[in-house]
Amino acid sequence: MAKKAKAKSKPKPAAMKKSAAKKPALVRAKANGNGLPKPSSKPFGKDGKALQGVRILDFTHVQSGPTCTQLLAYMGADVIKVERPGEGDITRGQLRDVKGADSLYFTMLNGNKRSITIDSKHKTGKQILDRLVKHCDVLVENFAPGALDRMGLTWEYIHKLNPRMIVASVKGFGPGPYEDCKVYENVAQCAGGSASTTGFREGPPLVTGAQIGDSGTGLHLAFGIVTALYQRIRTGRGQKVLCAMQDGVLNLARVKLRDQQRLAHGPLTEYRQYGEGIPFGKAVPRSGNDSGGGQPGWILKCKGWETDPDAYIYFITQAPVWEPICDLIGKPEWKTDPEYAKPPARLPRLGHIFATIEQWTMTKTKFEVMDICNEKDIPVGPILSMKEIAEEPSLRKTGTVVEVDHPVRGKYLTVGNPVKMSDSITEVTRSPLLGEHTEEILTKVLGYSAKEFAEIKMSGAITAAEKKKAAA
Ligand code: CAO
Repeated sequence: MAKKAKAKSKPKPAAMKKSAAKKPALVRAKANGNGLPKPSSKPFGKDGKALQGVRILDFTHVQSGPTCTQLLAYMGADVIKVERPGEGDITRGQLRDVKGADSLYFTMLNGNKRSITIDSKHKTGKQILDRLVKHCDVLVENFAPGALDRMGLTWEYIHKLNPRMIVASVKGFGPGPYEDCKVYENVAQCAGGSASTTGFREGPPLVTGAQIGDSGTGLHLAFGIVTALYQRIRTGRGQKVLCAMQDGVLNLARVKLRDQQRLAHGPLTEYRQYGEGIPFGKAVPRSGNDSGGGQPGWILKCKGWETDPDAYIYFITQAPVWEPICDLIGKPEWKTDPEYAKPPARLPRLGHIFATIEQWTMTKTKFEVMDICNEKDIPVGPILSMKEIAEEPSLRKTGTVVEVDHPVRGKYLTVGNPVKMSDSITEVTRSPLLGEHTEEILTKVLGYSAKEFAEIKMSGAITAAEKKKAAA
């Protein structure tokens, strides 16, 4: 029904509109010497954002995909989040803390985006989606395997409509026996090797609080998308980008695959288990709080641990600062004692060494230990609670923790852009209400007239209420 207004003309994805789109990078390189425009004369931070001009058709939900598109939005991309009319992203209503308001689960993963509601299975909805495909640079999705195809949006179909479009997906598993499975965070942590190597040797496998399956994979996907955008400058065409959550977790757990191979050549001497004389099995064991690197470390109690569950510090016995450590903990004799002086000699007795250091850390608060050790270049890390992080002024100052205002729920904290760029400054804005930008996107981005918009509204393609009325 919709007049093919702007969409009828050749698709011009936003990022390719300017002259850069006309010639591939290599051709421009010849013409301009180094292929780059003249350095901007504007002050840093005043010449737009890194991904300005890139438009994202955001078909993501829950956490992994939204993490990716929020990062792209932080970098300046125009992210248009497509949601099901009346319902939206399921997380809007999950783990709700304020009645009637979008949950923090949703608001903290969907800042800086616009929301449009479209029923992708409705005939008119499908036409709108086609038009969006022509007007966007990247489609990002994390539906269950096959769901996008069932909507009619196969790679072949999208590529024909817009050959420049990059289609980026998160799936639980890559091609193989589990490729059709639905996957959530902890499934990925388990299947990616993280859970089997996390926790204490005597206990069961453990999942970690950091969402390495969801947010970790979203981060990988954002990297893939930006890389594909860069390659497109040269090739002029889009491509498929796939991040499997199992792969993302394994990438983050690669030191444990390192250790798996080392096992073939003898025990893992930096694991506390070695010093305790407990033989290693065939697979990498759980190593408690052992450091994953070559410098032994452990979590130690600090003053107040009896009542404060977070009164702990991570203490690393880095070899170059062994002598100051010995002085601090009142064991100057360990500096020359052959059983303690050199790192290999210390490995079999790490348990005893950390227990001795703990006798000292227990006399100080974690922040006192931090101050004293940092002065001597000894690497330590206080165990910060989420309360402490939320209240930490330095994190507010850098924009890592940001307070935003929401029209329904009021003020809330979110995590800003963890990547700081000197010429692309992130301003964090609140998450959109469901369908808040539907009219704006249909008329201003896709070129539907006011009359066409009214017809679309009545068709039931964009509003659940109208859909019901139409059905009646
Ligand atoms: N209009 C109409 N239908 C829509 C729609 C819209 N705007 N948006 C989504 N839908 C439909 C889909 O087409 C799909 O329908 P069909 O199954 O009939 O084809 C349906 O909604 C559900 O999609 P889904 O299967 O992806 O959702 P789910 O809640 O059943 O599963 C999840 C959720 C996360 C397990 C699954 O999407 C998945 O495995 N995704 C890939 C891995 C992933 O990202 N996991 C991390 C999630 S965060 O923890």
